[in-house]
Amino acid sequence: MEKFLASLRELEEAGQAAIRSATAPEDLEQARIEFLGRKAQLTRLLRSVGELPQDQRRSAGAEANRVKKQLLELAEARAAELTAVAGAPVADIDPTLPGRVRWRGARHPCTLVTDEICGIFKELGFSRARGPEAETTWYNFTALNTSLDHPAADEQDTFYLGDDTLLRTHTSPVQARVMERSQPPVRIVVPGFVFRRDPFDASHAPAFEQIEGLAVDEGISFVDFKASISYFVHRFFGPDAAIRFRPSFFPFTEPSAEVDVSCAICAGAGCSTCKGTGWLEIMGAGMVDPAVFENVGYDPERYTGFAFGMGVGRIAMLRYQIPDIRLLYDGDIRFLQQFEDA
Ligand code: 2NL
Repeated sequence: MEKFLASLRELEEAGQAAIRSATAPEDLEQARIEFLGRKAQLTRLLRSVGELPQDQRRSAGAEANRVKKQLLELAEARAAELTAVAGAPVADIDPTLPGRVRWRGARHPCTLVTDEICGIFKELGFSRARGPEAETTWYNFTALNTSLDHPAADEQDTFYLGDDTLLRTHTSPVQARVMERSQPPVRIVVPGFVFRRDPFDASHAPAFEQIEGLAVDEGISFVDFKASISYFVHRFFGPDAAIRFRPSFFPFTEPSAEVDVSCAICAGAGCSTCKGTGWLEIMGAGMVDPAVFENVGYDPERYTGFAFGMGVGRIAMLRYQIPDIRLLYDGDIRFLQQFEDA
């Protein structure tokens, strides 16, 4: 009898706990089967009343039935509560309350700028191309007329993954791959992440986004180059932007140029954004070096072309007046939210 009552007490407590903690009709049904079903311990306990001594049967049976009845009632009450929550009457909702304000999500400023730039070049017949971020030294340097003892190829400046593999330092290897597998005319823009061993400071990031472009065909001249770049600059920065091509050097272009646009903040007068010069450098560019054509199997006597490269972060900083490149890559929601409607 002692043991019988002790088991009963245990079942009562466990059953109550299971029923009260049910948060869905399925949980409740599970608890009902476990504590009140045909195979439940309580049912077996009730059946075993007959095995107790004659004089104890009546009170043991009564107590067991009391526990069963109490658990049944509790389960019923809990079932009623659960349906009340699930099927709350419409009248309890106040439709005049303002809705919860939720962030709709936004595109990253670099994505906005990338799409805008690619969209402008699309008007000139350029399509988008992509390629791997892990590259071979051939595609990243050698094919682009850059010898492996060039400073850019130095271990100090580049993340090597192995002797011959590295994280690409520019997106140019994609252009080399496209030229290798297709014949001119080629007109592509190549957006993507590139990697350099730079400290993370206000104007440098070890991983950043770039867009490069390439046009190759018979008869492409320096005039086509200047006209195409000018078209882009005026579409992006507005018809009043002034453009300047400064002579420069890149191993993969000859001649090479640095392209500047007049500072929109001070209209060329000189301010802190343009460091007092009135000009902002926006890209490097030039006519593709014949050696590059040779390396990808194009006849350099037949084909000419131009290429350019720009840092998307830099352009985004100019467009949205962002003072520190780290803001672009911190993932701070308070910064990113500001582009919700951009
Ligand atoms: C910069 C300069 C540049 C290129 C990239 C290129 C690619 C091929 C052939 C020739 Cl396959 N050139 N790309 C050319 C000139 C400059 O980037 O300042 N980038 C951020």
